[in-house]
Amino acid sequence: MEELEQWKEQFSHLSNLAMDRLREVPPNQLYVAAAIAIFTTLLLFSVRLLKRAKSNTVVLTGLSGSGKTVLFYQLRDGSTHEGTVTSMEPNEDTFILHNEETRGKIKPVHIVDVPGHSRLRPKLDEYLPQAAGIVFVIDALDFLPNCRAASEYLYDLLTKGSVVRKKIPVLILCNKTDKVTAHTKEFIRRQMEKEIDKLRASRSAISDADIANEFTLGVPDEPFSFTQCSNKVTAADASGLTGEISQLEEFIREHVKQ
Ligand SMILES: Nc1nc2c(ncn2[C@@H]2O[C@H](COP(=O)(O)OP(=O)(O)O)[C@@H](O)[C@H]2O)c(=O)[nH]1
Ligand SMILES: [Mg+2]
Repeated sequence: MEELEQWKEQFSHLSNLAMDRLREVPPNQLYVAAAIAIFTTLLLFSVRLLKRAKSNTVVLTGLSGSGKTVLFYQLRDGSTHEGTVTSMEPNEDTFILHNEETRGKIKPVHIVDVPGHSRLRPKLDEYLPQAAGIVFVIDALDFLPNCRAASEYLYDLLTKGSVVRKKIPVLILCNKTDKVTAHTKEFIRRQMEKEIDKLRASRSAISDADIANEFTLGVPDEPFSFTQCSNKVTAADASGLTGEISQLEEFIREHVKQ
C-alpha cells in the first residue's frame, strides 16, 4: 500500500513538472507542434487509404494478338465482343467480375488491358506502379514463332524496378487452349525459361549501355528458372473465346482481396 502511495506521489510530481515545462513554452510553438502532429497523422492516413484504394488494379499485357482484349470483355461482360475494332488505346475499366455478380461479391476490380504494340509499351509504366498483379497473356496456339518476342517482353517486365521492388505477382496466362493444337503451360513455361536464359547472357554483355533493365534476373551460373525471381511467377490456362477464365479470375481474386 505504501509503495502505491509513493508511486502516485512520484507520478503527480512528474506530471506537474511536465505541465510547468509546457507552460514555459511559448503558445505559438505549441500551436506549430500540434499542427505538425495533426498534419503528419493526416498524411500517413491518406497515404494508407490511397495505397489500399490503388491495390485493385490488375494489368493485362502481352504481345499483340494474344487475346487480351477478348479476356478483358470476358471478365467484364461474360462475352467476347467479337467484331469490335482492335483498340490501340488501353482498355480500362473498374467493375465487378461478370462471374461474381451473382455471388454477391462487391469489391470491384480495376482491369487495364495495355496493347502489346511497342509504341504503347510506355503506357505500361503508368499502370505498373499501382498494379496488384500482372497477367502476361501468351498465344498458346501460335507460341513458337512468338516465343522470343514474348520472352523478351517478359524479361523486360521482370527486370523493371517498379515490378521487382514491389514484388508484383505475375501470371503467365496461356490463352487459346480451346484448340487441341495449343501448347501446354508447362511447355510454354520451359521454353520461355530457356529463351530468357539466352537473353540473360546476351543482355548482361551489353548491360552498361542498357538502362531499361534495372535489375538482373536469376542466379548467376545456374540455368534460369522462374522460381529464382523475386516476384512470384505462376502459369495458368485460359480460353477467352469460350469463356474458360476461371484460373484468371482466381488469380485476380487472390491479389485483389474482397
Ligand atoms: N481460338 C482462340 N482465339 C482467340 C482466343 N482469344 C482471342 N482469340 C483471337 O485472337 C485474336 C486477337 O485477340 P485480341 O483479344 O484482339 O488480342 P490482343 O491484341 O491481345 O488484344 C482475335 O482474332 C481473337 O478472336 C481464344 O481463347 N481462342
Ligand atoms: Mg487488344
